[in-house]
Amino acid sequence: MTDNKDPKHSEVAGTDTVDRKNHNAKLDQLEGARSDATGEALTTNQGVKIADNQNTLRAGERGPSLLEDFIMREKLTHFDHERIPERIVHARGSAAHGVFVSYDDHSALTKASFLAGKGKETPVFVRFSTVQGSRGSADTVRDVRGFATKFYTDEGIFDLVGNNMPVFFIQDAIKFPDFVHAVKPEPHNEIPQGQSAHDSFWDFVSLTPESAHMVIWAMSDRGIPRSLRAMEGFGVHTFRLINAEGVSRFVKFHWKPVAGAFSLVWDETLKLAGKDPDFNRRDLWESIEMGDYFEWELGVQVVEEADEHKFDFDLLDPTKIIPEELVPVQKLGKMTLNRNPDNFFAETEQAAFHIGHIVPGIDFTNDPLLQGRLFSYTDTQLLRLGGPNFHEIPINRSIAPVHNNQRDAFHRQTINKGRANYEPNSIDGGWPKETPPAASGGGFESYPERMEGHKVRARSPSFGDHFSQATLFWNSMSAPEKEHIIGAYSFELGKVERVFIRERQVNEILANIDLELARRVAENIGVTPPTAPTISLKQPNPASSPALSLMNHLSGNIKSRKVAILIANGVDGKAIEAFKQKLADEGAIAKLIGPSPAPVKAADGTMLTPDAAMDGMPSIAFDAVFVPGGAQSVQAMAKNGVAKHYLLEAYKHLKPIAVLGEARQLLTALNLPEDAGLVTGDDGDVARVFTAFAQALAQHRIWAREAAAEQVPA
Ligand code: HDE
Repeated sequence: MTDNKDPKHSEVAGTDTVDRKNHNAKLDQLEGARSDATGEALTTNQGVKIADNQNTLRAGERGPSLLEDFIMREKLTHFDHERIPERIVHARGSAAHGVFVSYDDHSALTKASFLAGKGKETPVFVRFSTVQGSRGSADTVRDVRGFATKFYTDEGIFDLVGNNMPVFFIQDAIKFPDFVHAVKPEPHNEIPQGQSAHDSFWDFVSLTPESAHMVIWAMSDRGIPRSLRAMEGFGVHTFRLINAEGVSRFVKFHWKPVAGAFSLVWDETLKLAGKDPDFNRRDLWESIEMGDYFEWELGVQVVEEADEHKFDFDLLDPTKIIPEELVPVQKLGKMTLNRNPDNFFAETEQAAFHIGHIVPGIDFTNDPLLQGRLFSYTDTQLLRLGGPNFHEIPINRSIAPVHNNQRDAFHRQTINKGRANYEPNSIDGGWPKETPPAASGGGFESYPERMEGHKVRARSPSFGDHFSQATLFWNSMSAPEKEHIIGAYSFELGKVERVFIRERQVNEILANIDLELARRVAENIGVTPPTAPTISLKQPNPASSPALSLMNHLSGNIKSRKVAILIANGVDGKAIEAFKQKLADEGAIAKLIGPSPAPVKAADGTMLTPDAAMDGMPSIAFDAVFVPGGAQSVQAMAKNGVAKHYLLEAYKHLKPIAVLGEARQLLTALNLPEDAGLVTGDDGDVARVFTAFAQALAQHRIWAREAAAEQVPA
């Protein structure tokens, strides 16, 4: 265990002189806690070398084991205690280290030091999660994704504990246990796992109109992200940023993915949940190992204090966004995740995030959901991590020095010197001492907001409009996104056993969002389509917001996209070389996929080793597929059900497919018509075919194919 070290932040605007992969102040600090057993003797926890790790000490070779065997007892006891409680929500997660670099000196907005200099670097640790499922559940379920960032700033830890959706299901923290009980597996049989498609969830949300906005986000493609790198992140609540002059402004935090934001299609998620439940986690891990880092820009929407009441919603209401068309997002800096943890339990599982971890220059608002969270996160760590010293666990340690008179308790690591464990004291020179607030480097000071009011259990009438922003979201969707939302409500409500719950959701929630949406879902799930909303509705302002549609969040390139190249004996090796080169030039990733893992002989005699077999890495593991020509290989694929399914499934999931030479016969045999994303050409046509293929891939999916794809049996 190392002491808290002074931070080693460097000012390296725009340079790459720091080896980000292996060094930052937090990673250096963690080095002291890392253990490498290479070349070391196996020992007990007391450091005694073990001579025999195979046999218990026993009375005679066939006799009973002896209580005396301290080696066996220690090993089994430790094993028996290996598990800690999983998180009550966000149990399944994966995480990575990285660095945040400020674009500029943002001190006009905040005195927080991590934003105070151009190029200022701050180590981060980010944990992504699903919400509903348990630790072993599948990655690709329809759910909200947690996006929790720990900034190890030189003024202490700032945790931005957000989600990939900008609003929440409830307005008041006192409803959180009810909401979570309703969405988690039902209490009598613990079914279903990782899904909201069951009676208790829809019972609760259909009785809770304030959830309408968040539920439509969850039913949209945002609920099934293709990659953790392809999600937006949001702080959800309105926070305050405060500058050195004490000027406070309201802000909403945003993470904008450099890769763009895009999602899976529903059928793909269902298959992935079985074929690769680690799909998103694996992608994060493997990409970082390959040096293909995940990147986001941190942005804020800023509202002047004087403008607090200028919107037709309440800034304190966590079920509302500030439309980006009303207040644009200002980019403050960039985060790069560039190093995997060394140990999942020690780092990812023991990471303790808390919305109450903030630094000078940032402050809370009176959002009643935020206020409740301020209590809940420490409370949960006390149980999960076994006591109040969880801040001493290496991943949670600040890189700013920590000194106070909090002492003792389970698992204390720090050896505090001195005789005075209280303050003020005159025995130890009065140390550690308070630091007055200052323009920089000062002690934390809460924003002196003027408060008055009666002590009441009541919600402000300004929190009363539950539908206009759900309508705004619906209005902002493209035609395919609307179809996906209708499909998602229909799938989920179709699993609800009680017809009165289906009816309530359709009549009292969906009809108040959009009648067409309500009618379409009603028809799909066998309830009478409503003819009118149940209340008089406020019109959304603006009527629609382009920033809400994923169609407007593509990066325009194919960097990091994964392409399967199907190979079999006799395949055209030259086309593969040329295609692979072009993919590499664009930063895309190619994998050779064979009928089996055995090497394949190309038409020119060269041997190609598959990265995986077709059933081992099915089409759902990729963004696109390329089938090179070669008479013999095409003949083999035409007789191979797995290969044919590969193409049918890629087509069904609206993926770009490039097909050369004889491989075009496969399309005829499978009855797959050419379209903007199904690009064909002669063997020598690689350049032209690749260009069209890459354009289609940059659009993510071939949405125009959706109706045709529905007829494909795959
Ligand atoms: Fe959380 N939430 N939450 N939450 N939350 C937890 O803390 C809670 C809410 C979020 O990767 C728990 O350490 C309450 C909103 C993330 O470790 C717990 C309320 C948002 C994570 C808890 C909320 C979040 C958590 C469970 C309503 C988006 C995972 C384990 C008042 C802005 C952090 C833990 C990680 C985790 C309580 C609502 C995001 C129980 C009471 C809104 C990303 O303390």
